[in-house]
Amino acid sequence: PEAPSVRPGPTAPILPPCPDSPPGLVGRLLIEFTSPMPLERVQRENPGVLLGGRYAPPDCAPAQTVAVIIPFRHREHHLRYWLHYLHPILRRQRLRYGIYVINQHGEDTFNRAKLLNVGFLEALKEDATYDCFIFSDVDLVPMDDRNLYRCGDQPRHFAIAMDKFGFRLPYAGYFGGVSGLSKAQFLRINGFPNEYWGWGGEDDDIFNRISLTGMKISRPDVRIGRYRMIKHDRDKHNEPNPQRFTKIQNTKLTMKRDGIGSVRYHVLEVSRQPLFTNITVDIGRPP
Ligand code: UD2
Ligand code: MN
Repeated sequence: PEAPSVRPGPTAPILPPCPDSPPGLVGRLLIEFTSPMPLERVQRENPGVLLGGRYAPPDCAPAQTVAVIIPFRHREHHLRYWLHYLHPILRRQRLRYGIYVINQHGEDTFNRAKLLNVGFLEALKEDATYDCFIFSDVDLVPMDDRNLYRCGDQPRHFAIAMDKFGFRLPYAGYFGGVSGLSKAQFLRINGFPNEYWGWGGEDDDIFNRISLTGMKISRPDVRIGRYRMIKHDRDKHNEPNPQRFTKIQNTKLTMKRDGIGSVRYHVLEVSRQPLFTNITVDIGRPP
């Protein structure tokens, strides 16, 4: 068995490695977004989660440490459902994890992929042992806890069968919603693009980066990768980006200069909440 990456303190027990298939998963879950979900209730129901939304299983040592990164602005109501459903799932999956909500400051055009780059860097500043990054929309909840939020030897696409797409992949190269890359995989593609302002295209650019570096996307079984998306209208200041069609034709040229190596931003606030870490960031605005 592999040694745990964080050496336990002198009095901490040495835990056995967590099993590959966690016992105690329940399979298909009932997910609904009708009953109100006060944050106090979610806190009360997740007493094992530590400040900032950190958790580690008490009885075994996971092989990976997972940072879950959520791009965010003005979706508090969705975040409460997400936390309510995901904390118990991730706990049952025996993950060592932290939750990072990357909150775009101001009202300029939204930029999902740039926020995800910020999340990668800021999570590593909090804990240099993160070696797996799961990028999740705030409005997506898995319907099956066998969809394990872990990284593997190829980039992983988790949200493959969404209710809004009739529980099927909308197209073969779809990589939106929820995805996961190891630290090494993420660096290999120079992270995500910073130059997609507004809705759309950034997920296809990420797909291109992965293909262009010779990696293959791994996906769960279609019966397991099912998701519910909380119904919503298009947000203000996240209009469809008219440049997206031409931009995704040019990934091969742009990925070298635009990515994790060139991201510029200013952190305005890091606040450790009981169930997540909120990082408010100024990422600028479209040129
Ligand atoms: C789809 C993809 C998403 C992304 C997007 C295009 C699905 C389920 N998801 O989402 O991964 O590729 O298209 O950019 O197909 N957000 C905020 N505040 C805002 C705007 C966005 O928090 O004002 C965040 C939030 O986490 C949201 C995510 O960005 O879930 C994606 O935005 P969306 O939900 O409006 O877009 P959607 O559902 O078409
Ligand atoms: Mn959505």
